[in-house]
Amino acid sequence: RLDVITFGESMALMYPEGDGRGLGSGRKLSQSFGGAESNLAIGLARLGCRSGWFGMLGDDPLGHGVVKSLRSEGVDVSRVGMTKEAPTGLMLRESVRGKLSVYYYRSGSAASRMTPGLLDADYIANAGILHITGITAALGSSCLDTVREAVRIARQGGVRISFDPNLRLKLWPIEQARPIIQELAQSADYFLPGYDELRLIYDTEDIGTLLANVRRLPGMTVIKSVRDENWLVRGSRLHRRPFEKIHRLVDPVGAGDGFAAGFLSGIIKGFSPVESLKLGSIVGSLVVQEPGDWEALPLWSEVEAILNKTRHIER
Ligand code: KDG
Repeated sequence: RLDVITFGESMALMYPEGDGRGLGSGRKLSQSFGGAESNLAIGLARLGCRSGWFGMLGDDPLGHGVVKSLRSEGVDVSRVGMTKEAPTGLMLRESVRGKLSVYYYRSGSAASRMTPGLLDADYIANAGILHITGITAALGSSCLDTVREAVRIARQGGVRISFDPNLRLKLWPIEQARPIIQELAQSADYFLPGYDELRLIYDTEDIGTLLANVRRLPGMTVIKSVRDENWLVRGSRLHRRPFEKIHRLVDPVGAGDGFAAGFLSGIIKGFSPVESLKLGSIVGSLVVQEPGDWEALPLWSEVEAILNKTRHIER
């Protein structure tokens, strides 16, 4: 039985290393892969949880590379679909004078052709938590159908649902995203938006209105990066946790996925939501201090060492 199952699009990632001349300058490219959901699955596996990821990939070298890497991280990939009909998606990234830009080559990708037929109902119904994201919902109508069907299966089987809106305005306009994200938030036991996303989702800058909206949701909400804090909102209760101290901010990509992995690992290991918030904050803070979307995700032993040190200082 898996603790957390998630699904979505993982893409090959190519980027010129370091900050400076960007894409198109003839610089050599490095290769990796990314995908919010597979980042989360890797994070959980490293934290000692049993995680599974699936999606559609092209039956091509990039797709096989993604599967091989996830398997070597200990993520269950037994339900991954591969097709010769469409390629694995690709993402290019550059950082020029500190400004990070992403270019997607993913429309018509294998993942965008995902349909509810990919879902193995028993696999989902046997998991502890199903984690979904707004990225998968944004990939096209058959992908949104797949997300809705997975939610239905999970609900029916009593599987808890975690939802990170992961708003990507390059994939859908906010007017289209808003009602769907609000709908999916309604079915989540754990809703994990960032503060910037939440303001767009509820179309307000007013923190009181935002809180009123998430308080009406049936599950708990964790709002990431409210200035330099993460907030846990449960009914009328609000718990605020300041960011961990970091030495240097290197690469913010993947911080939200790292946060979600830390938070969910806490829930799975039986920590309280407040303690899980702290775990999320710790893991998120480690991810931003190294390059890569998932490469810097920590092992549970590293997180434990930080927890123990904190306790020591607190005494
Ligand atoms: O959260 C990080 C992800 O955004 C990244 O790994 C790539 O999934 C991705 C996307 O769609 O941008």
